[in-house]
Amino acid sequence: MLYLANDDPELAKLVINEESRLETTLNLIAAENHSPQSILEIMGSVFNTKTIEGYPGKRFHSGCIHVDKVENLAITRGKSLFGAEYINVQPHSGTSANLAVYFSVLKTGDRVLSMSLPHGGHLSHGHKASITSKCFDFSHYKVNSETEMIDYDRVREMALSVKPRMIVAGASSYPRLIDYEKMSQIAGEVSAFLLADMAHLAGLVAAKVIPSPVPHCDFVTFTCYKTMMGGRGGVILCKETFGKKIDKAVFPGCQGTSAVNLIAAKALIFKLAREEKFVSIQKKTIQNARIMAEALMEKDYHIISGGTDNHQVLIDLTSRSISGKSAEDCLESAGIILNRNVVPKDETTLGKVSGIRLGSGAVSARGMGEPQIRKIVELMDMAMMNPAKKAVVKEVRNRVLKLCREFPVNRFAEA
Ligand code: DSN
Repeated sequence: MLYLANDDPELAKLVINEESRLETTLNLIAAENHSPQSILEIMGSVFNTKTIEGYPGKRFHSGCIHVDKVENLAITRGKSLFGAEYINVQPHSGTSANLAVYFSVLKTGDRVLSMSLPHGGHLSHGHKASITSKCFDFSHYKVNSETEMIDYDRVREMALSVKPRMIVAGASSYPRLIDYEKMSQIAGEVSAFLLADMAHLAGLVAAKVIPSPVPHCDFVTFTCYKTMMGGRGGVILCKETFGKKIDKAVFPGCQGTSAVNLIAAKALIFKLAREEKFVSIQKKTIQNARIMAEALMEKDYHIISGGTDNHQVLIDLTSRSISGKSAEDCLESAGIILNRNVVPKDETTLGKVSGIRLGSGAVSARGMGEPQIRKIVELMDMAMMNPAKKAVVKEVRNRVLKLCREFPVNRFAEA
């Protein structure tokens, strides 16, 4: 910060302000976490300078003596951590990783079966606003309207009728475990490739607190900044037989140079993920999400699927007098940061967002447990049910501040 403060005091001040915002608010965004300090260091290191194209030992620029070692470390550690036959650590993001998987084995126009966005899927799973839907012919499965969970019989029926070349098992807002074995049986029945997008779940899988998709899938993609607690960027795991195709699809197929600083951060988080501290945060993340869901249900909130098996809790606010956006705004003014989210019922009403998505990762990384989670639910309820009462929202803000002071962001210093 010394140099930044000298070169651009305005930007330096914004960094300090952001640090303070993180320190003084409760982060319930399921797609975020508090990364270890060493991750921030390596992302800001000289590895940011190096331009690479190609793969270790086969580069298009010289001077790769050290960055080849960095990428090889990320490859060895990542494969070993997830028990994968092959890994590519170059994708810039989860969407880039998914694009590369599609282009590795599909032809444009091929059929893909994936989860619908309002039911939990992701933009890069063929949403009409995403380039993925313009390149491939997506059909979407939904959750069962009663259980709000994946109905595998229905997925099978759709697979038999659509005959996709690829099935995507994975989601960005689905709080339940996915039965990858069942998905693999369905994919096998229709001779489709199976891709699991575990962007949200990678940290939980790395710590072995939920089952891994790796043994059941041809391809697995993930990002490193959610439960994984690392830096930005995506990763592809696959069976050895697809390795060459994946490498070509990533570079030069879908992207040019990759970010060496982020590849180094991936190598680092794959090492840290083996430490007891990391595992303990992931265990706490699961426990805290369950407590959060229970406490909200005690207050009669409609929790999608009636609970959670991972770090996410989805609230459908349809029966409450507040929209997803108003809840997000009101909670932000009270110091509780989360995002509005579409829920299954929103699919018939264009532009309607009736839910909010909560994640337990970042508060667990701060060391919070059951008493704090129950307090957070009390505070959320107080603010959301009184969004127009400034005094109530202010009172919640003060109590959030107190909680934040008791549990400072420790950046992996202790767990
Ligand atoms: N996929 C987006 C989310 O889940 O919020 C960003 O990571």
